[in-house]
Amino acid sequence: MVLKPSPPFEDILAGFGLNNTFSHTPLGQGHINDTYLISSEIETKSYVLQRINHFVFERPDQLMENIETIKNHVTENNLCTGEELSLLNYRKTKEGELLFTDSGGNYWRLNEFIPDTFTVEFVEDKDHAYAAAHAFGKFASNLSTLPLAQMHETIKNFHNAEMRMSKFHDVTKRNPLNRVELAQDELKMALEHEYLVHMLNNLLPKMLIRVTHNDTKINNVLFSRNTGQVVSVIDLDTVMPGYLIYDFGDMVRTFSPSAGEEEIDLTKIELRKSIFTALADGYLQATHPIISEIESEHLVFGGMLMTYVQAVRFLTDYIEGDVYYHKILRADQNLQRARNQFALLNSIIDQKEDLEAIIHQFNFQN
Ligand code: ADP
Ligand code: GN1
Ligand code: MG
Repeated sequence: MVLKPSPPFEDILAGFGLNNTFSHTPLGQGHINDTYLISSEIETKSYVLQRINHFVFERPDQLMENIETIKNHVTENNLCTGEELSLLNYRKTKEGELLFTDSGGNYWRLNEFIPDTFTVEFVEDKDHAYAAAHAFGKFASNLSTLPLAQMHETIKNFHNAEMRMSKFHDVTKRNPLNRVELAQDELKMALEHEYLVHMLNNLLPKMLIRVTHNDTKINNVLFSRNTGQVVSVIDLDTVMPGYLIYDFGDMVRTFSPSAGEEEIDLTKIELRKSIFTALADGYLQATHPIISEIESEHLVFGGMLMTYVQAVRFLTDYIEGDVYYHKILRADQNLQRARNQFALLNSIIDQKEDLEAIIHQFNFQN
């Protein structure tokens, strides 16, 4: 899954009609795409240039079409009133396309860097958890009237837990690098909690499929430096049909732990109830017009499920040889990430009743 080398940045930027001298620096910590800040001493505007990983997103054209569909829906229905949905504007190439294809067959897109904003990699402040959860909730709420048929599935079976499990079982059986022997405890954890996927399968027919974000990490919202509020929900590549509990669950997974995904000291990893409370508050405030009882009753389950599935994804990739999460610094990094996620899962399970009571309390208020 190695992308072919690209031509110099100048050639790509020239494709977008930018001919000054620009410097480029990597931006963010995404696992899949490559993102760069493009700035120059001559131009006041800076840009964000992204190479879309077309092994993961096989149809970058459809992905951009999805983003256009969302933007049109928001504009046509006057849903821009909340600042959260000021969606990024992509600059077109000289040929009027949203994507530039380079000589190595790589796909690039360019948008304006939004000044006076910041992103958070790790939640320290519960107000950030509230604001980001509110923004993701508003995002789903605003898209609740967009017909599903208008959206492409940018990654087939992306959050299909059953498919993730069948891949996991297949890879462990094949054991291509003899890594199964090194991951016995984690394999046991994966099998012990496979019941979560069975629970999900029973639940899915009872829930609405909606247009959801599907990658609701805290670093996928931009906060204003002036107000501290969210000005934009970004990283829209995985916006497609999904379930509210997946979006909420991924927020539980990424906002609420006391240490990030790369932490290797497992004693430092636990769910912080104060952050969970803020995120539940923000999400339910924004989604109360659309969320059903069955969805809100399963929000905590969503947190358990998404954390479990992420652990299994890291573990599968470790056993397979780091083919998907290939941006690693150490050979056992994906195994450690899996351990980290299993530790978090244990902490969520330990606090499940308390967390459900918190959800209940906010539902009652709304
Ligand atoms: P990835 O797929 O690499 O996660 P993102 O679209 O999330 O890509 O961008 C990575 C990071 O770049 C974000 O977390 C944010 O810090 C920054 N970023 C992306 N787009 C913008 C923008 N238009 N203005 C300011 N910062 C941005
Ligand atoms: C990937 O690239 P990034 O960090 O936005 C992944 C998510 C995982 C996440 C784990 C397309 O997201 O599903 O939850 O890593 N995105 C894709 O941190 O696979
Ligand atoms: Mg991102």
